[in-house]
Amino acid sequence: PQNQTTSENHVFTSKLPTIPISNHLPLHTYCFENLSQYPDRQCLLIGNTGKSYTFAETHLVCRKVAAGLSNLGIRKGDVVMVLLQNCAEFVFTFMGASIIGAVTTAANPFCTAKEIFKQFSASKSRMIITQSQYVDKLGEAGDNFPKIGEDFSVITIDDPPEGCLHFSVLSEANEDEAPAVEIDPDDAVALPFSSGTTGLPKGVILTHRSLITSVAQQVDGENPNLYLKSDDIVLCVLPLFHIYSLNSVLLCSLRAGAAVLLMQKFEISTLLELIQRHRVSVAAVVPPLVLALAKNPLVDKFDLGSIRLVLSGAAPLGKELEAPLLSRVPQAVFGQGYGMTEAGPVLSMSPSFAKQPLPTKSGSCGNVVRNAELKVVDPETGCSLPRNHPGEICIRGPQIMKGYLNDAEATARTIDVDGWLHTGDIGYVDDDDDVFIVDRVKELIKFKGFQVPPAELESLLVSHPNIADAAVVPQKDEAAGEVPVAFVVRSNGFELTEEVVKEFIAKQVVFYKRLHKVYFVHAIPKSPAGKILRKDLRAKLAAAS
Ligand code: 4UV
Repeated sequence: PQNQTTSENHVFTSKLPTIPISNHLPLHTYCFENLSQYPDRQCLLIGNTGKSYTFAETHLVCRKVAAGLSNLGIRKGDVVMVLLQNCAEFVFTFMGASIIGAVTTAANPFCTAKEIFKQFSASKSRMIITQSQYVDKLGEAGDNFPKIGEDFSVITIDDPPEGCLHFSVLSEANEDEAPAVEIDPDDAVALPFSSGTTGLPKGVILTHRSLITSVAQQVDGENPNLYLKSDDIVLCVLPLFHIYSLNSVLLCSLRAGAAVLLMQKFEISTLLELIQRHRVSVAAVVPPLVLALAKNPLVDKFDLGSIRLVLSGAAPLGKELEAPLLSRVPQAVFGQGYGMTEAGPVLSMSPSFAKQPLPTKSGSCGNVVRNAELKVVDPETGCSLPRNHPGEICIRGPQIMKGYLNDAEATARTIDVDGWLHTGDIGYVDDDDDVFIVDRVKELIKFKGFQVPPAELESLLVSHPNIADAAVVPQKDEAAGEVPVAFVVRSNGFELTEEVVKEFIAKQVVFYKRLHKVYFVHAIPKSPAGKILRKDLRAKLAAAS
């Protein structure tokens, strides 16, 4: 493929050749397609217990779970909510649901009951798969919410509390009882939630076609962009409820026949110990983890010599961390991936991870993936820009989302009539096809790679009786990348302290959405149309720091 660079149409494609992609298959068939070549190879390694499952075992349990879900009344198109940290049951449920044409929506188990039920209701989930400790929390959601055992069933992977079932009803079902279902490539299989470029979190419909395409763009072909070998041990410490880990770690490894080391949560000494013990060779990380690996003194006490590849993504990485990281793992290749839930998710990936690697520059997010088109548009005029000119990055290809769930308006704002998905990220493509992200025009705040949608915090803030108006914007932070801070207008005559505001939010949201600072102001700057002028507020913060 040639890059078209006519004056009005600048479209960038991969340097790697276009490949055939089997995206007519159902996702589970595609991921386990090569299973017969390596049934006894290790597939899932469970970090905290040492238990492991071969590919054949993993596939079998997935089929059992498919039958079990069906026995409990889950049908094609139904949504199952997974509320789990990384564990084998997450994998079994996701793939099991796929087998019967059901859809998985995963959420962070640390979310508050209110946050969970928003996603639960919006996705019309029929079931929650979780751990007993989180069930108690669901009970706190209040009377307006559906009732466990009455309106939906809850399955726990540990001892089930009253009214809940144990995961064995799924994992010990008879695999032959899973119904044969016809799956269309455009059927949904995953429903992650993302706020996209504006507003509240929305269900992102990822189909069998989108996820297969994205995985294939990474690991398929003669010269895979992300070359995973069958003897690789791939670190899965990033949460599977986020699309980065689900896609680039789990699904890519299954497809490539590499083993996945599941770690329940990030804790530096356990992480280092597991890397050493299991000889982890591929590490998918986020910038705060790069920081830990580069700077934490504990790292020197462990042998990280097995790591051959470190992939960072989900948030901007300070260029200055690359050298200290590589001094800790000098044998490894370091590179970035750039993803967005709605984009399926990967837009670009370092070509240094390819089977026949190509060079890329420090600070770059690699090159656009194969079988896709990327353009950079002027946010004012919408015209595509040539190389080295920053603008909004847009992506087109079969990997992008089908749309937002029940939100045609938000879908139309994000995917234009020509099929281009607008990311809200500002970046450019240089003379060597390297993609650089330089800014974000969308509202989204990223705390350690986690999404913090300002609109969500703003609506909570203005629900406080003593708050007349509010705006939430990102503030730069060394450890987290960005933290949310609020500008608040007090209601006439009311007393309100920063602590009260912070506390009011903290009790309603998951930890990474907490406000780090509250500034009291007389008015929120707005455009004539009433849109918050976030740029002005960000500038105000930058000037103050
Ligand atoms: O929607 P989301 O939370 O999605 C992600 C996905 C990241 C992935 C996925 C698969 C990979 O292989 C991989 O390397 C990374 O984060 O947030 C999307 C927004 O996060 C910012 C950017 O603003 C996106 O629109 N972002 C993601 N990756 C990068 C980034 C990056 N490498 N550099 C700068 N910003």
